[in-house]
Amino acid sequence: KPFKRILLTGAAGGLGKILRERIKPWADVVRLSDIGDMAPAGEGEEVVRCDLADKAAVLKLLEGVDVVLHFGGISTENTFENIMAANIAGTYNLYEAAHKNGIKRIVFASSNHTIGFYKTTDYIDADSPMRPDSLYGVSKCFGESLSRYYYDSTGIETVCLRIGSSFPEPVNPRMLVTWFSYDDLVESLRCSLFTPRVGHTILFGASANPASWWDNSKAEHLGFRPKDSSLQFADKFPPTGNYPAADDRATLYQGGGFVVPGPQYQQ
Ligand code: NAI
Ligand code: 15L
Repeated sequence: KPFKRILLTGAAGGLGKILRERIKPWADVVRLSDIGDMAPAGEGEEVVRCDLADKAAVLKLLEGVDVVLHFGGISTENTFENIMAANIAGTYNLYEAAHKNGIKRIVFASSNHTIGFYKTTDYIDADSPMRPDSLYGVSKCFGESLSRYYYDSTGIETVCLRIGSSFPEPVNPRMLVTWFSYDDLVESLRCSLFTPRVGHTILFGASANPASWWDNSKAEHLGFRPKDSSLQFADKFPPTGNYPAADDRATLYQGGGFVVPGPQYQQ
C-alpha cells in the first residue's frame, strides 16, 4: 500500500466514521484518534483516545505516522474557551508534533466558514482575503495560517480543504451550492495525498453543483474533479424568487446561519 501509517483525527465524528472505511486501501495501518468513543480496532487499524489539547499525548500520537488527515476538533460555533483548546491549541500541538516526528504532509479539514462573510452574490478564490463568520471560522483561519507558517519554516506540506457541507444530501437550499458528497470528499483527499508536490494549497470542497461561489483554479495542480452534483436534490428546494432576501442575513452571506450566532454566543 502507498503509506505505512495514516493518522485520522476526529475518527468518531460524522466524517471520521465515513473516512475510516474509505481510506483503508491507502495504508498498511490507519491510526484512528478522537476524544470520544470509537469502535474497537479492526484489522489494519489502531485506535488511540487522545485530547488534541494535550500536547504530550499528541506528540506520542504522531509517532510512526507518514501523513495526517486532521478532522478532529469542534465543528460548529462554540465558546472561545472550547474552541481555543480543541482547534487553536489542538492544531498547534498537531503541527508541532508533526514537525518533531518528521511528518511530510497533512490535510487540514478547514471550512467554508473561513470566508462566510462574503455575500452569496460574490465569487471568490483561494487568494481572496479570509472573512470568517464565527469564532469557529476564526479558528479555521488560524489553522490555515499555522499550516502556511509550518510550510514556509519547516517544509511540511498542507492541503487546507475548505469543506462546504459534507452530508449524505443537502438539507436546506444553501446546501444546493455548498454540498460536498462523500465520494467527492474522498476523491479530494486522494488527490491531496497522492499529488507529488502540493506545497501549501487551499482547496474548496464542493461537488460539481449547478451554482458555485468558489473558484478552484488555484488548486488545479491537485487534479481534483468533483463527480457528483446537488442537481439531483434540486426538487427538494424549489426557488422562492427572493434569494438572497435583503432582510435575511442567513441568505445574504455564504456562511448561512453561522453569521447569526445563537443567543448563547452573542457578546
Ligand atoms: P464532528 O463534530 O462530527 O467531528 C469532529 C470530531 O472531533 C468529534 O468526533 C469530536 O469528538 C472530535 N473532537 C472535538 N474536540 C476534540 C479534542 N479536543 N480532541 C480530540 N478530538 C476532538 O464534525 P464532522 O462533520 O465530522 O467534521 C470533521 C471536520 O471537518 C471538523 O474539523 C470540521 O470543522 C470540518 N468540517 C466539516 C464540514 C461538514 O460539512 N461536515 C464542513 C466544514 C468543515
Ligand atoms: C461546517 O464547517 C460545519 O462543520 C458543518 O457542520 C456544517 O455546518 C458546514 O460547515 C456548513 O457550512 O454547512
